[in-house]
Amino acid sequence: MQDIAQYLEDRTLILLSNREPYEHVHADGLVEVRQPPGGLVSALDPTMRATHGTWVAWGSGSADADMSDSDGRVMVPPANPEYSLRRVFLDDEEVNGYYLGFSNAVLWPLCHMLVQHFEYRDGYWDRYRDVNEKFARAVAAEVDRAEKRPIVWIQDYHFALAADLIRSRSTPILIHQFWHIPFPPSDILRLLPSDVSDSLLRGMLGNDLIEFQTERYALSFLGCVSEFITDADTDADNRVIHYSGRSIEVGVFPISIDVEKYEQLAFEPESLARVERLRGLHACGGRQVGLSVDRVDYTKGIPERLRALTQLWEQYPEMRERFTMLVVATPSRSELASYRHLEEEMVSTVQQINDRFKTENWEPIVLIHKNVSAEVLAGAYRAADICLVSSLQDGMNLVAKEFVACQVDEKGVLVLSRFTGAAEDIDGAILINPFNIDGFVDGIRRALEMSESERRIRMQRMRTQLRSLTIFDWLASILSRTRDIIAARTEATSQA
Ligand code: ADQ
Repeated sequence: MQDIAQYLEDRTLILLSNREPYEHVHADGLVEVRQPPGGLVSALDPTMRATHGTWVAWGSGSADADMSDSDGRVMVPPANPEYSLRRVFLDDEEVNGYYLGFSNAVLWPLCHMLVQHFEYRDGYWDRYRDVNEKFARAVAAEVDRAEKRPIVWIQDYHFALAADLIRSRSTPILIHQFWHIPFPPSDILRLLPSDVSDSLLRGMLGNDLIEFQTERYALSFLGCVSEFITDADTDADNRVIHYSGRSIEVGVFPISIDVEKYEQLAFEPESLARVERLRGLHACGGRQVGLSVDRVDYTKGIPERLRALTQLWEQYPEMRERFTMLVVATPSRSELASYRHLEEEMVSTVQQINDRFKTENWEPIVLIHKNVSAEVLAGAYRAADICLVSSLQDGMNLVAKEFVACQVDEKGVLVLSRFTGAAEDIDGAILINPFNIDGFVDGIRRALEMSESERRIRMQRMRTQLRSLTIFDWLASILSRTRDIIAARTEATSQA
């Protein structure tokens, strides 16, 4: 890992995200500390430790309040405290309106352009605004008490209004925001009441820098601002917006994973044992192993993937028994009806496929319907001959990158939806369109029939690209950009 802290010089980082880096929960009469899985926390936690910053997040754990002071503060990591976590507590109404409602039933489908799932309610918007205010007050308080000059970094679509609200209450030296999901074109944003889309865009313009995963999303954002915010002057060529006497930069910073960590996990002796066990169970007699890994979310194209597999086994009977598909699917956002329905649909379709095609020695799809550890995932990624990523839209898709990092034997093929950020970032996958089932089926067949030498060439290319695109490179490029913006401003002020 590079020395990320150097980019902050004498400044400190105040981070705002919905999920917290450490959660205290009651378990069997004791209090346990849990760290949510995912690359973001593992990349940012060392930076926060090195710079002794403050992380502001929703205190969602059942024992969080008991373990924090009256302002919601607790020092973390609990075993070796190095930075401050400021928890903001939400009641059920706030969680329903801000998180499940506006964030996940309005902005999530809208940004992924899956408007059939879009469910706008005025009440959701009211709670979203209130909760953004609540978080902005907490961040502003942390800015005021910081001993070093603070930079505020906001994560994601849960906080579209926060930058402007923080700016009106405090004076950090820079506010920036990373948008993890796609940004929709103006015709889609138009589905929101116009005062709501106006507030969202103006809220985001409270930042000094807004970071997107791909050029396309950055251009969509610039297009929306240019169309809806008539008092902003948008320079799409230079990706700068002049608004309210300030300049806002719009940047492209594709996120990645801790490549070395995944590679090491795949090399572990336990991982090799898992590979042998998995292949012993599912790859006997030259059979290939297919793999998919996702949260059960309608953006991931799970029904479309199951449809393509059905058609493959229907249209090409010789492909039956040629490969077994492992579907690793973790339940997600089950409080929302559309997610529960998707999960039921997935389970029953897998059952139907298995009933229809199974033979005495072969079960077509093995459904692993739970969250599994990174160690187990690394073994599965290494064992797989093909990995299917079929998102209908996806900001980046880290599963694709994790598969490539774990392919230490360079034998696997990545079949990747062209609607993922990853498809624009790594070159060597078989690209498919999940809306075109015939093309999807052809993509799976090509992958299954690909020669060993072509597999190796493609995988080596992707692995080389990935090594220079780790999550630490992502972090370093964003922090170095913020450092340059601050330096340019300081110079301009001193010359004035
Ligand atoms: P997600 O929509 O959650 O992220 P993704 O990027 O694929 O999508 O990350 C999912 C993570 O969860 C991966 O690290 C994966 O290993 C893990 N995971 C999935 N299923 C699992 C299971 N059954 N068990 C254990 N772990 C599992 C959002 C955006 C993405 C963007 C990321 C990061 O939607 O487009 O890539 O943020 O910016």
